[in-house]
Amino acid sequence: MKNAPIKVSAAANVALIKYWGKTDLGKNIPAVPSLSIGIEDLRTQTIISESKSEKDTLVGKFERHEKERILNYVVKAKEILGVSGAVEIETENNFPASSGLASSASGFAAIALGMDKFFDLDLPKEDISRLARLGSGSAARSIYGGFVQMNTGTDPSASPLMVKDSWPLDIVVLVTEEQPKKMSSTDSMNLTRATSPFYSAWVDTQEADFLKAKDAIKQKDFWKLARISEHNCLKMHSTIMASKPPHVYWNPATLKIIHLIQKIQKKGLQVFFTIDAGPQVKLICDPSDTKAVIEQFESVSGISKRIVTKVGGEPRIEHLA
Ligand code: 2P0
Repeated sequence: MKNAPIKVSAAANVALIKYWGKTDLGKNIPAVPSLSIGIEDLRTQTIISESKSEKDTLVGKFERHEKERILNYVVKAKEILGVSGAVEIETENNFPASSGLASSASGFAAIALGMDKFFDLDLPKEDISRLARLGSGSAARSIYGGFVQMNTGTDPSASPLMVKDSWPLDIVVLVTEEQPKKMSSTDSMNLTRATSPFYSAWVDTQEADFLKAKDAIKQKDFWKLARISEHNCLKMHSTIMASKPPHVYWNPATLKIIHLIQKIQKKGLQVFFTIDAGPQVKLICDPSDTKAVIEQFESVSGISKRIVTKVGGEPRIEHLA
C-alpha cells in the first residue's frame, strides 16, 4: 500500500541561552545546555511523499553541499527508523536560508517529523527530537512550541519548558543582511572549540546561565530574562571572536541596533536583543511596548527587512490525500 504524502510546517527557534560547542561532532551532542523560544512566522514547510524514482530526491533551491547534507540525513534517518523506500522531500523556507535565521532548525525538525508520520511510526516526541538533533543540534528544539530546553548527555532530546500562551512575548526580527553567512555554524562551532582560549570558560559558566534563565521564565521576570539572555549572547560572540583565525558575524547595523536597544532600555521600554550565528538581530519585547520599540527602528539604516511575530507554537502536520 502506498503511504500518503505528509506536509509539515515547523517554526524556527531562537536560543536565549545558546547551544555552542559539541562533545560529539557526528551526533551533534551539545557541550552545553540551551534554552529557546519558537519564532512563529519563520517557518519551513516540507512535503514528504514517495519518490518517483528509486532514489531519494530533493525538490527546492539548494547549494550542492546543502543538498548532500539533507540527502545524507534522510538515509541516516531511515536507517535509525528501520524503514525503507525512496522518498521525495520538497522543502521551502519563508525566510532567507543560511543567513543566521535558524533555517537548519526548522528544516531538519520538519524532515524528522515528516519521516515519522510518513512511515506511520508515531514515535514519542523525545525520539523525534533526538532524530532532528542528528540533522542539526538546534532542530531538536523546533519539535516543540513555546519555551524549550535542551540538555547535554549521551543522546539528549529537547523538552518543553512552558507553552507559548503562558507568557505571550513578541519577537521582532531585524534582518541586516540577506546573503548566506561566510562560515557555517557547524564550522564556526568546531573552530571555537578547538582554538578559542575562552571556550572552557564558556562551557563552565553555561549551566548557571541556563538555570537563571529557567527561573526567569518560570517567574515571568522580563528584566531577569533580558539580562541573562543578553549576557549569554555576547559571551558566545566574544568566545567566537577569539577563535583563530578570528571571525565576526556582525555587521555595522548589528552593532548599531545593540547600542540603540541599550539606549531605549534606559527609557524603560521592555525589550532585549539576541543574535545567533549571523548579523541579524532578534528583539524580544513585552507586547505593551512592541509598537514603541518598532518606531525606534524606523529610521535606522542597514535594516533590510523587519518581521514582527510572536513566540512560536507546535509544528503543524497535515496528511495529504
Ligand atoms: C543555538 N546556534 O542555540 C545556537 C546559537 C546559533 C547560535 O544552534 O552544527 O545549525 O547543525 O548542530 O544547530 C546553530 O547551530 O548547528 C545554532 P549544528 P546548528 O540556536
